[in-house]
Amino acid sequence: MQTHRRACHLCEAICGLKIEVENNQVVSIKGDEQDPFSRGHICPKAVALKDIQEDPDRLRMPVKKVNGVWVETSWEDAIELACEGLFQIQQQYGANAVGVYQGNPNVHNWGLMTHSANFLGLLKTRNRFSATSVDQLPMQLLAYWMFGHQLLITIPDIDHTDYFLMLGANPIASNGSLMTVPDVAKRIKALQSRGGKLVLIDPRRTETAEIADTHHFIKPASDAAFLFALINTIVGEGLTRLDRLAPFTEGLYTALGAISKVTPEVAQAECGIDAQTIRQIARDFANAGKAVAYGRMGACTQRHGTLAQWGIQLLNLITGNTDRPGGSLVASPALDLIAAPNSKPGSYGRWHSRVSNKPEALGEFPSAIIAEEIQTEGEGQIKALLTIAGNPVLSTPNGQQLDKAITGLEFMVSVDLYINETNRHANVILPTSGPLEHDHYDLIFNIFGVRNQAKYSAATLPKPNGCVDDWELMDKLAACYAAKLGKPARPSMPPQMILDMGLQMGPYGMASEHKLSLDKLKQHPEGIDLGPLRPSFPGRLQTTGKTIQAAPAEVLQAAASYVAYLLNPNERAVHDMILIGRRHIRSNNSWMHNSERLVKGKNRCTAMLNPVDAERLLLAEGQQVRVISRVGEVSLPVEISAHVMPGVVSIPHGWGHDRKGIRQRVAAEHAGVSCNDLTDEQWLDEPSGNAAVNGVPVKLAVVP
Ligand SMILES: Nc1nc2c(c(=O)[nH]1)N[C@H]1C(S)=C(S)[C@@H](COP(=O)(O)OP(=O)(O)OC[C@H]3O[C@@H](n4cnc5c(=O)[nH]c(N)nc54)[C@H](O)[C@@H]3O)O[C@H]1N2
Ligand SMILES: Nc1nc2c(c(=O)[nH]1)N[C@H]1C(S)=C(S)[C@@H](COP(=O)(O)OP(=O)(O)OC[C@H]3O[C@@H](n4cnc5c(=O)[nH]c(N)nc54)[C@H](O)[C@@H]3O)O[C@H]1N2
Ligand code: SF4
Ligand SMILES: [Mo]
Repeated sequence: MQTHRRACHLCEAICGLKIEVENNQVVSIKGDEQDPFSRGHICPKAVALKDIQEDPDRLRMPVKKVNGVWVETSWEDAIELACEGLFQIQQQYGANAVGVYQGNPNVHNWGLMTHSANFLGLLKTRNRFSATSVDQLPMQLLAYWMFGHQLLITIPDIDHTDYFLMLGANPIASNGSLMTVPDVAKRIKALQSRGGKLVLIDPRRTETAEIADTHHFIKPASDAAFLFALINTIVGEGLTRLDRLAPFTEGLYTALGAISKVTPEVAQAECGIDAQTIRQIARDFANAGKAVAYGRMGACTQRHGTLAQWGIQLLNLITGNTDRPGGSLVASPALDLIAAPNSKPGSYGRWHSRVSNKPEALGEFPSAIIAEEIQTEGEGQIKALLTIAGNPVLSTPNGQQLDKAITGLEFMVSVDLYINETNRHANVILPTSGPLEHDHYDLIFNIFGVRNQAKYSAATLPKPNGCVDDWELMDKLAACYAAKLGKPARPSMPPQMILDMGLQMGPYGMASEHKLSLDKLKQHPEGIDLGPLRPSFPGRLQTTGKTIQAAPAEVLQAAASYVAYLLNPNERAVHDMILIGRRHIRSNNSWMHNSERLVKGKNRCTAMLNPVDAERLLLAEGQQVRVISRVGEVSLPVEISAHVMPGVVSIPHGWGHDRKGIRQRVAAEHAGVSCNDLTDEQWLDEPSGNAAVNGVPVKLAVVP
């Protein structure tokens, strides 16, 4: 029996695992108490790594569709088929006729991080999409606009703060997001033991609300109004203190001027939190000494996500909590992608989408427009799609429409471990090594850690014959495509070599006391702690002049129309019910439902609503309800709970697995319905184009 240590890369918490292996079989998976960062924390998903490893439904060899039937084929054949298909489409219709969608595991799989760019660069298409625009896009855009780089995302210093104002995040279920925080429950407890407070703002009394000091219901998508009122209270009561940020902060008066009319009373009418409570939260925040505001999915994937995130930044800024211990700081990772020579600070509006004129953001278009770009005829129409570790039919708004659109494509390729609800329409699927069969270093989530740390995980199990890692596949695709273009293949370094160089040259490298290298990390498979977050502004700012830009032009424009809306009560929209999402500790977006241990038990794919609404609509517990939106409808069982705000219905995403052609036995038995058959592809955040999957107007009706 051998014990392997590795980081779990299923979610952002990157917990340390101890995996016992005998005869190349996983015997047990436990939390690694020697990991200095996660300190033994583990969740049920990590144990399910064994299920993924052993899952007979997981693809081991490429498959291609022959007369509508999947048949296994050789790597040579599959790669040639994939490249030739995409090449023919580009020859006939132009580069933009190939659309690319990169899903969430791209940022969790380091080989995809280091090696996709070469192949995707050869495709030269502007029709690039990813899970970013159903997720954190507003945060990345604001980091770019305010701090000069899309990766300069400020992280709440949970271990040192005295007042944590959290909006639209549920780390007890999600284990944290854009806050890599393994062991979050213990960290919240420690915050409370030192006299600090966690105040949570969420339309649902979540698992995190249960342990928070205070929880307030908020009407979905009204966080910006709430935040602007907090800011105005602090300004009005003379509680601002920019401290050391003042000399390098620009545009603050413009920013504050743009939102100054949003009083607590104006906000109350929109967000449902009463004006006195808003004033009190503002005073507590400003007087706390070390305070931090943070918002995640609920404060991003909604119609005013950019404004909400901007409000969070302004609140931290005017109270001197930006870039200060106990406030909100950027991490300094061992491998610093920001300092890398090919690092992309960000971009916006360099070009616009063909059909609905959406601005490019960070090199991509909103995922919400993939279907219209496939379905609308004309030059530049998407005729072929490549998905890499993604499942947009279940993950992006109006999934039914996208599902239908994809069937009209001339060609589709997918890089994935499974036949999923999206790539079931593909011509060829290229599967890569399983999660335990490749090594790992977290290039992304160390940038968002609540502490700096470094850890290298060797592969736990040998790679089976004929199996390729994601990075190797990306290289093979690039070589094949380059040959078709008549170009020489660009040589690439294996990820391990890139890592070693990055570590040695990085802030903890050979010039520092830590002397980090890949070898050193290999000697410490439990991980190496590199200390708490430290102030690094203005030095690390990437804006010209190394300033914080408090009033980006694009945001001011959105703020002006939002404030005008707030000040005009006649404009306030009245909806029957409003849809929000929900995560569960045993879910992982749209995949992993093929693990029995993660889906068994009570059906979790329910429409959760308040008793007041259930009574009004004559709905009983467990009864089927029709949920209807502009774009579609689903029927699912009702779950009555006073933990959901009246007027709000909560449905988890990532379900809906009973579609024809997917080969996931367990998932199909626990199918559920996809809440993205309700979310609206026209319901987007301005100016980012991020999908507003939270806060969608819906109607409820009894199933006859
Ligand atoms: N309504 C609603 N919609 C949402 C959300 C919500 O809260 N509500 N959340 C959004 C968010 S935050 C996200 S991130 C997206 C996720 O949306 P997507 O990224 O589109 O979907 P995933 O479910 O993450 O699908 C991941 C796919 O990658 C494959 N995969 C996993 N690991 C690997 C690997 O190492 N290599 C390869 N090649 N393939 C792999 C899996 O088999 C699976 O098919 O969903 C978004 N959609
Ligand atoms: N177990 C599990 N863990 C995961 C994932 C998973 O699928 N399952 N997915 C991973 C991914 S890809 C991500 S991005 C993270 C997401 O991590 P989180 O953002 O922490 O997780 P969510 O559960 O989406 O939390 C969003 C919260 O926002 C609330 N909300 C909805 N609308 C609004 C609103 O308008 N205003 C406010 N204030 N709140 C609102 C919802 O009720 C919900 O509680 O989780 C990651 N971790
Ligand atoms: S919390 Fe996330 S990283 Fe930690 S064990 Fe669970 S899935 Fe893995
Ligand atoms: Mo996400």
